[in-house]
Amino acid sequence: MADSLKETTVPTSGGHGEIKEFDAIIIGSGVTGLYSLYRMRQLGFSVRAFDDASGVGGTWYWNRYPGCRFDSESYSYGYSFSEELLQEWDWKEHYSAQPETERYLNYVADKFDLRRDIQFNSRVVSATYNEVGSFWEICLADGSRSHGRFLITSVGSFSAGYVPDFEGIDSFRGTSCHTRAWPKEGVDLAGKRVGVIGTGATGVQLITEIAKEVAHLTVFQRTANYCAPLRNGLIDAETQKQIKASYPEIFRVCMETPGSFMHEPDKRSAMDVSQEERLEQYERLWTEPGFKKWLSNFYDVMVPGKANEDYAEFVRNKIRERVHDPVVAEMLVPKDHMFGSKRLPCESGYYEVYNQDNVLLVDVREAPIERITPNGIKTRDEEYELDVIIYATGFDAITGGLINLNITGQNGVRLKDKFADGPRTYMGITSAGFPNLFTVNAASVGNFVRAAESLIDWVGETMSYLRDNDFKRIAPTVEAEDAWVKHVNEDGANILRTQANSWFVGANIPGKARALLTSPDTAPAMRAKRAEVAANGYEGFILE
Ligand code: NA7
Repeated sequence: MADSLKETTVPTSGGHGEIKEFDAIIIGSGVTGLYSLYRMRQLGFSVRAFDDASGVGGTWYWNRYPGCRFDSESYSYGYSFSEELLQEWDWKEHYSAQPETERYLNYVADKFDLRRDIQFNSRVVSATYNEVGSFWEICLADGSRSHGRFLITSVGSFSAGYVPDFEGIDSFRGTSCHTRAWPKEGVDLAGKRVGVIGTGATGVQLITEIAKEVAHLTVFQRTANYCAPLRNGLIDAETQKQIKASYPEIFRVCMETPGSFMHEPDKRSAMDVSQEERLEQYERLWTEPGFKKWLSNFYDVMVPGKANEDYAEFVRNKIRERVHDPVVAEMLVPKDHMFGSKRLPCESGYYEVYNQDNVLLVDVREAPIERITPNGIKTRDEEYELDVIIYATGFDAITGGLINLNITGQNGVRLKDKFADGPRTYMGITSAGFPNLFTVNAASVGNFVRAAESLIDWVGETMSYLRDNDFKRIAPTVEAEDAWVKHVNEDGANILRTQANSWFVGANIPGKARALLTSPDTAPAMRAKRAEVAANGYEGFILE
């Protein structure tokens, strides 16, 4: 493949018009998809992105529920590839809300003229590898097809929304909605009796916001979460200037920290300092915004063990202080999992919601939801009459969006079957028997933009290497993949993210195999691994 294919079209006899051919097909036009498009185009590849949405944004297009916002600092979440963009864009808040983030991604799409290569309202229903021609054929819901030498799945980690299969779910006579499918025109909640199922990061943001307007709110909680104050605020002109002057430093820190956030961990152990010193640090960090109180804490707060439990108790007491009714407070205090073993939601007045007279917390672990009725929700103990039911019940995270693409690789092997016992990849982004497929949505957690840029750069370099060296395709060896899966499972067993029943390990989806869905490594370690693999002539890969 000495030259890039460039975009070409070939006529078909199949009745769906011509098949378009590209060097690379990108699925999704969210944070990762937009950057993939920008980067591949810059490298001289012909490229087309497909998105089932009517606009760009991905996660930030679909999740329009009230209260949706970053828990990462806005300025650490923007793209770093263009100094001009960094200097032009003014983040309004330290933790941007969904509308502003969506505006930002639209601004990026316009500034870099990305839209001309994005086909919206185009749902990919299958992606099949053609062995003879060495290309991927994707098929859209309307039957049209496109070919790409490379396939980049930028479908995000949270694109497959999950609604539990409650009995009677269609019988409800009121309005119901999953947070991921929140209508653009909004949902009228004012003066309504609203029920929310789910108290993860989404539920916590949503509940806090809608409690301000509903007539009555019933929250159905299965697991209490540790939540920490976000302490958001507007960015004033002086701070704006400082932020713009410090981008190199912000990104340097992000590149060095485990999750690519702008908070450096304290290298000391919590157990090596006196109790007073420990508490002083906990309290001081608690007054700081965002994830700092978690990520800049003693390093061992972030691993299972004594320090983690010590900090968990500190957070539990913070919750107890804020909720007036001690019985309700105890319901909100997590006791069945370690701090940080589930994703930490940040909040702005969440616990105070439960001090409102019109808010009721229902423990559905104690009395599970039995069915949805025409009038509301029936638990083992009671039926709750509602006008609106909101499902904040999460996602078939990481792999769900991939599986939904119906990907078939060499020898007719379906990715769905291959991943039946958990993801089988090499470095999270490639899979044996699926040549030239880059599952960039599946490789990392943390600050997604920071992770995505370096990941996509690596994919672009790999594609360029193939082009420049006359290789048609690249796929990992089975041995490299086996070793990677073993590493994920063995080293993953010791980290916080595998210690609870959460989407990190697929435990939120009935029937999904329990396995760590991402790498257990830090972001710098992942980057180093990819760089080393490339420097060693793509060690662990077969190039043909
Ligand atoms: P999460 O974190 O998966 O939270 C989903 C919530 O829904 C959680 O509280 C679940 O309880 C609850 N849930 C799920 N199924 C049920 C049933 N059947 N009955 C009662 N409650 C249920 O999803 P989010 O959308 O909040 O967050 C996902 C990520 O998006 C987040 O980490 C951000 O990074 C962005 P459980 O805890 O499983 O007992």
